[in-house]
Amino acid sequence: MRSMKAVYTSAHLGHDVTHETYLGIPVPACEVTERAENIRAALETDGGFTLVAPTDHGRDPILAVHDPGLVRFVETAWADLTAQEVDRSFLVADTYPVRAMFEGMSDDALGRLREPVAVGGRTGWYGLDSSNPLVEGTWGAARGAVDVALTTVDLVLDGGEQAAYGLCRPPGHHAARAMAGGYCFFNNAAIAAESITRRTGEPVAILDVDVHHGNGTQQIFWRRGDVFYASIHADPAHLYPFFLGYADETGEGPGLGANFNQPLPAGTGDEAYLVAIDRALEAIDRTRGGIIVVSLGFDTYREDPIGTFALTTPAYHEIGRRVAALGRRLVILQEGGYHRPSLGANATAWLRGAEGRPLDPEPAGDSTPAGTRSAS
Ligand code: SP5
Ligand code: ZN
Repeated sequence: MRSMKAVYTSAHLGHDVTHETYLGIPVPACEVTERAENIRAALETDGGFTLVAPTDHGRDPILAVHDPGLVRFVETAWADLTAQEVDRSFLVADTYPVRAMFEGMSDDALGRLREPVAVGGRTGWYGLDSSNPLVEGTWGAARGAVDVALTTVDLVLDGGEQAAYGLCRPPGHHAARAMAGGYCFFNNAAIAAESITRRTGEPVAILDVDVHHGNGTQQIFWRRGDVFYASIHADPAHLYPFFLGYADETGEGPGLGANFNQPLPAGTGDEAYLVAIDRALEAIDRTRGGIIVVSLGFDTYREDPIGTFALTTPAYHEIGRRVAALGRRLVILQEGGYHRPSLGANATAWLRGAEGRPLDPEPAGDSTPAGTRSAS
């Protein structure tokens, strides 16, 4: 039997988040170590995957996408917090540079904005939201997730793999060039895509199927014609990240037309989702390039605690099958998905579909055939 390679590192365990702040109070965290461990266990139990450790790719590929200030912030924030002797179990922002603070000021004045010195202010400078806790081991875990993504690229570019999976944690698609957020610190998929274009000289497509819009990936490639970004996500009028993800965001300059957002309403089920997948794949099929980077989220699942879609486990198998049917090589990278009991079954369903293997063993969750479930 063919065996898809899956890249995993225990480095993610250092990002051991227990709480996040939501509406100003600490609540149990969604983006926890157990997520990646559940997926790893399911891949091992399935028997059809070979787990591979990542290799160290250094900082240069991160700096090819991100502001050096963001990288420095993620590396030093915990030590700075400790030096201030502030007794906090995790770091979130104190104050954000919200746009209305600068209303009426000229571009010159905006250009003089500077990074604060105190770590609370720096967290607002480099952070999108207060639900993104940073802990002592975040830097090592975020570096590890980038190495997972780049090792997955190596398997496809050098290792002759038609498709490979990177179990990235923390996820990446909300991280912009100079901003962390949404449980993300470095944009694993963007770093992978940038590395692919540099190494192959060819365009690359990113397909983002997390329930949230990948604002970071969109921002990083906004003016780039050589990286096509297609995202299917919940309407940002009603779900995080709220301020980007609308259909009229199509890119600018050389990137005009290379950004394709499909916001869908809450309650979207398998049938409507598969129509959107086909539209995204048709658009990707019209681009040049032989590789698709998949930002793979399972927070589209019907039982996800923060997502608003209603997908079923068989739908993931069908989506994986359709994405692979385009015939391009796949660099598949994990993003979100917070219903812990189903993550393993949903990941193996997607990857088995992409490999052309059947869906069985029957998923533990539900077995409603794709396309028959209506919105709930
Ligand atoms: C990668 C990804 O899926 N990021 C999602 C970021 C969502 N941020 C807002 C979450 C607010 C919900 N927090 C409620 C606590 C749940 N344990
Ligand atoms: Zn998400």
